[in-house]
Amino acid sequence: MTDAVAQEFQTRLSYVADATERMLDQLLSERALPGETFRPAAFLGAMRYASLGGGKRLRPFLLIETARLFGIENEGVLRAGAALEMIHCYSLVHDDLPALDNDDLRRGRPTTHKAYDEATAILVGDALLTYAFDVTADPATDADPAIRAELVLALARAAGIGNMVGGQVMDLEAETSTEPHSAEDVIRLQSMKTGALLHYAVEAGAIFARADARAKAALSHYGKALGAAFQVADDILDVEADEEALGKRAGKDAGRNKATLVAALGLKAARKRRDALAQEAIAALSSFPDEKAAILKEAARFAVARKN
Ligand code: GRG
Repeated sequence: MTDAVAQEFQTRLSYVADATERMLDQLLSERALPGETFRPAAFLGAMRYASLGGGKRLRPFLLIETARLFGIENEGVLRAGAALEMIHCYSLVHDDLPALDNDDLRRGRPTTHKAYDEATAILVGDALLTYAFDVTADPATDADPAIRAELVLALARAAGIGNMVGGQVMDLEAETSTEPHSAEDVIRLQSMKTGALLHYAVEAGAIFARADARAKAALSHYGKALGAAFQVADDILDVEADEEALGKRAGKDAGRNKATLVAALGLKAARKRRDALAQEAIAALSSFPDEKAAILKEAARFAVARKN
């Protein structure tokens, strides 16, 4: 990695974050909402609260940068990135609910059910999930119906029972078991729960670009390794935050049988696995010209070096 690439990565990440914010702002406006008669200003405010003004926007970034690898940069790609971010935001809103993780803070602010109420938070998640498919399937996202169908199918598969929701169900079940979790089980669960949306981001970029099967396979390998590295890094950050808070409060996860690689392997081995996964992601892009793939390679380094 050179300083110039690291700097360009940061410039791109902040550009994509701004562009995603503007696209979400536009899509989550009274004018843009689907339907003719129902214009719930207060509820729209809650949808905007859950989606705007925070987050790294890593998933839209991966989608947009993968499409850019093939020279594709347009409004449709931005729309698909914003739709993906809606699904990510919905998962966070629902995950924070008392019935699931029961969190009071998200992105440095009260969670949606704290700022509003539980019923609103449930419906905000439902509305963001559904609207994400509306936006992806809209002809404004890509003129070719075959491309839109491919995007919708891939998104449904990443977000649904076979991946994100299924991974969340497995996570709940894992926590109630008294058995320790094997590293293999944790990896499978996490690739479904967190990895799949990150993988979709890369997959969608390749779909927009009409990439050939070889390029799609290489990018899929990259997306899977990056998603796994991202989640291990998240588990390590959680443990480090708990260690820092020790003495002030018991860690939030203390006493829970969490399915994490840190719990399965220990902190030192989890850090080693995280770094190896990032290297695997970088190596998966070896068939692309280095000057074009440098930003995506840097994204893999960022996924493991980040502090939040
Ligand atoms: C409730 C159906 C349902 C699913 C929830 C992904 C998920 C499943 C829950 C999120 C819980 C969580 C915090 C998982 C750890 C990994 C993760 C997704 C972290 C948050 O993603 P970032 O770091 O967040 O990209 P920002 O705020 O930057 O967007």
